Amino acid sequence: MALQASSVLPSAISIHKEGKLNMSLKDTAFLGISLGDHLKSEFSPLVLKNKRELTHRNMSVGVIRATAATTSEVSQATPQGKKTLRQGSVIVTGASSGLGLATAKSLAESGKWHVIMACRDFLKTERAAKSVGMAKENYTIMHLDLSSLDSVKQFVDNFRRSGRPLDVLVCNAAVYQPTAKEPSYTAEGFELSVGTNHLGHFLLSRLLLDDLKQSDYPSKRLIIVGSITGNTNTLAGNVPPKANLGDLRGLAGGLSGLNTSPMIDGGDFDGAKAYKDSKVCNMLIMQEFHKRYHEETGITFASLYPGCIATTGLFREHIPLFRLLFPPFQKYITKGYVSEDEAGKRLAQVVSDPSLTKSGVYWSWNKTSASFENQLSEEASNAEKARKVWEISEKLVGLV
Ligand code: LMG
Ligand code: NDP
Ligand code: PMR
Repeated sequence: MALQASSVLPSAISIHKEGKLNMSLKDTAFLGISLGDHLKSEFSPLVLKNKRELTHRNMSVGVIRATAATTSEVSQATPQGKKTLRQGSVIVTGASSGLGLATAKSLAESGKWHVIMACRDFLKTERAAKSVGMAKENYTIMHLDLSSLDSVKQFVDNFRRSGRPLDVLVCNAAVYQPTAKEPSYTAEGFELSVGTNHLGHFLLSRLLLDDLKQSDYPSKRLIIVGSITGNTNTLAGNVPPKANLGDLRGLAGGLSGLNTSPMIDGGDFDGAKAYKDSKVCNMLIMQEFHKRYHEETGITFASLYPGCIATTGLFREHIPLFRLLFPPFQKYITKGYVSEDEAGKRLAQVVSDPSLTKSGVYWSWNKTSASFENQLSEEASNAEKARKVWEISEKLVGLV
């Protein structure tokens, strides 16, 4: 093992260096970082940005909060007669730890957002929100277990009953089972990683699309968190087992493990691969949403790789040695490491930054934390596969 590691790592890193040198600016997506980052101009609509900054500076948080809870009117008049933007209303799934919590914190402390923390463990989430100092009036915790489609539907009902508008939905929650020998399953009997990370979020976002459409917020967004490890055009995406959806025969069979495979491609169970496959589905579905609904609704659909947040709960099921070595490995060797705080700011930017309104984009960040549009792998940008994953998933979650 040690021998294998020492012979693998330096060569892997030198491939990355050569890759960077040899590839065109357009094709370079190693480490999720493009050589052309700093060259890419922001498409930032300056006018909108300035207008938004002004309105935010003028608004009184107390007044806006009260407004958000009772009406979805996008603006209201101040005593000076100026129109101000109301507090935005954003749902973040999996906000009880890691990236979701850091994002919720960042959005809540901006004062511009009321965060609905959609989580399976109420108490854990309440403690987490308190521990990062979120003010009570800036968040609401609502129960959501993405590994049960009934729970997803119930969450949507509860959310609607709350009377809050929906301006942005962030599909962030995920499970990763790298050491599982046998698959486990969702309430409906789908393999757990794809069932939770992809199918649960797919039903949630399909149901909440109507609510997003009804929002009068200036920029409505649906954000689905992706990852570098699902993209085989990167070094990280080439660490075995690699993502591969194959011809989707396992997905079409229902991922039940009963007479059919629990894996999308129909192969034997592999927890790490199932996670990476689920991330490919996340990125494909974002593009299919864009294709079907962007023009008609004006909603911005986006995905992102926030950086390697090596310290989160995602690795809770990995062996202790991995959990010990992974953060320094990412910090000092791959240099792909990013803190939870920084990653939260990045995702909060995709939620809130007036310059990130482009739809159909997979965002990444360079070393200086500037965002850029990254290239997805061939599979993760395959339009035909996106359509098929969408259609099969619709059947699995009972939408058709
Ligand atoms: C599996 O192991 C696990 O078994 C599974 O549980 C799950 O975690 C899964 O992907 C997740 O990984 C993969 C395994 C085998 O990797 C390891 O076990 C890591 C070995 C540890 C290596 C250590 C390093 C040495 C010392 C440094 C000190 C710090 C160490 C910290 C270690 C933390 C752990 C990361 O992996 C392998 O077989 C290695 C293969 C490596 C592959 C690299 C592939 C390069 C391919 C390059 C092709 C590039 C082509 C790109 C083309 C792009 C075109 C645009
Ligand atoms: P964490 O484990 O810290 O967070 C995952 C969150 O998902 C937790 O809040 C967890 O809840 C929640 N969750 C898990 N299962 C369910 C479920 N059935 N229903 C509702 N919520 C659930 O991991 P990260 O913060 O790292 O992961 C967040 C996202 O970031 C994921 O989409 C991941 O793929 C992505 N990502 C992470 C990277 C990293 O390096 N860490 C890199 C690239 C992408 P609970 O607290 O109850 O367990
Ligand atoms: Mg990976 C070279 C850059 C790089 C980056 C940015 C990541 C990100 N990883 C890189 C390289 C490598 N990793 C190399 C060279 C190896 C072999 C030693 C390696 C190994 C490795 C393992 C075993 N990496 C991992 C694992 C995991 O279990 C993580 C995983 O795949 O989860 C699905 C992981 C990750 N590496 C990353 C990122 C972001 C992860 C977390 C996965 C994710 O959230 O999608």
